[in-house]
Amino acid sequence: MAKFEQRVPDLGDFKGVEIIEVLVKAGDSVQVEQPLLVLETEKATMEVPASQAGKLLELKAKTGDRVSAGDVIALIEVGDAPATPSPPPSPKGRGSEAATPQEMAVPAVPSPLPVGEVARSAGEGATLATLPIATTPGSVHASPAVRLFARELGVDLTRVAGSGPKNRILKEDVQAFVKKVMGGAQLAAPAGGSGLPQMPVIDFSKFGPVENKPLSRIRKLSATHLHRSWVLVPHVTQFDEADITDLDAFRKESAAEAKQKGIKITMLSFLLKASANTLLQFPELCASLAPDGESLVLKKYVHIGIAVDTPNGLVVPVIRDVDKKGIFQLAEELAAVSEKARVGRLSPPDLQGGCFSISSLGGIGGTKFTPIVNAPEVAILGVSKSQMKPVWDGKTFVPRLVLPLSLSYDHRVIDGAQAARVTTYLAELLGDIRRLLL
Ligand code: CAO
Repeated sequence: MAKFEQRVPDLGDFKGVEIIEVLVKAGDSVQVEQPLLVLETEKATMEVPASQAGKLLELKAKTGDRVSAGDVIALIEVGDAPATPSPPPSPKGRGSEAATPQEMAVPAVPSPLPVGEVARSAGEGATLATLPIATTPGSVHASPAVRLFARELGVDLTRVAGSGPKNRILKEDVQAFVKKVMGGAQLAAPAGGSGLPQMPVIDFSKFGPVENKPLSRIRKLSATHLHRSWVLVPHVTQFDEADITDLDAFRKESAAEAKQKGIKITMLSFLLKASANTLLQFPELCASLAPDGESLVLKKYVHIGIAVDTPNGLVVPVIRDVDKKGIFQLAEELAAVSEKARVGRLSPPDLQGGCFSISSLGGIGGTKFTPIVNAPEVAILGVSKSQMKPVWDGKTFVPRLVLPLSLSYDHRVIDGAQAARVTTYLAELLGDIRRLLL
């Protein structure tokens, strides 16, 4: 049995290079070219492979140590064969399974920046210094061994959080990631072929205490739906304001009568009615794109979804034939359906068949927002809190109750001019109660 002193090979111009990862331990059997440890310069990382196969008797260096060419880093028992050192490691000398320098250097996220020295020769006489793994912005920070390991498992390293020095991705990080995925953990939904990079998985507990709160079934379902709509629908939001001073006065007058019937009338019932009227006026608003994108499916019914905030997340029950119903009936149905939503008693038919949606945050606050179209519908009306504002009547400023409207629409179906006509029409309806009743 002979002892072989494993030394740091030629590092080019580098001296006192830090060991950032030790990949083996005393007692391990090592193969020729097996990476033993990883060095990191300011510009790049590089592995030191074993020059001889055998049993690793002793490691002479540890993570954090600084080494230069010729330093002994390990003792390897090499069996009966004479312990002659092999030629300095070169890219060619690496095992066939090892990644090529080019492969190793490719950033996991394509980067237009040069990828360091790897662009130089990687031929026969190359030293380790010509095999850096570039750590340019946009690339992941991992050793070739970890990259190879990840590639074998089909893991996209941009999605793995690194727990090593300088957020370096370690083999254990890849293993933990795979475990999490195999365990059914919900990661950010894939980009649906859009080619967008995934969100990196970050271990927030590194920064402070955290708690993992599982998402409700409704929240997960609506997340998928919202994400799909957000990605697939080219959104534009048109903002407007309606003077609802007279309408609100009328609402309050009607409230007493409604109360006797056990009904509470909020602005939303009037918005439902006004929206139904608007949909009849603008049929493209009450439509869906045919799946082949060749035509519009114009709906001859006026069913409107109402976004309801529940403890378990957002649901959008549908009120049917809004155009055929009066304000009292709409207020009654609205109260019933939102109560049903909040206690989790909605059935699938309650949620289907909508042509258009309304999301009212008026009872909460805010001045305007950009709702996400509830695809395959083509538009959604967001309503914020009404406020008394000074409005110029041509001679003087008068206090008027103003309701902010936010109409988000699918620009493939509705043009900006059309959207402006829609909100103008809607604002006029809400501003003149007589027109609404017509
Ligand atoms: N401006 C000013 N006040 C308003 C208003 C508006 N636009 N809309 C409602 N209000 C008032 C109501 O008059 C009521 O006042 P009182 O308590 O004094 O009578 C109060 O706000 C509460 O109204 P409400 O919210 O209970 O009733 P609603 O009919 O307006 O809305 C519902 C019902 C189910 C839509 C609502 O409760 C809700 O869940 N809203 C949230 C919807 C949501 O989450 N949208 C976001 C989707 S995108 O994430």
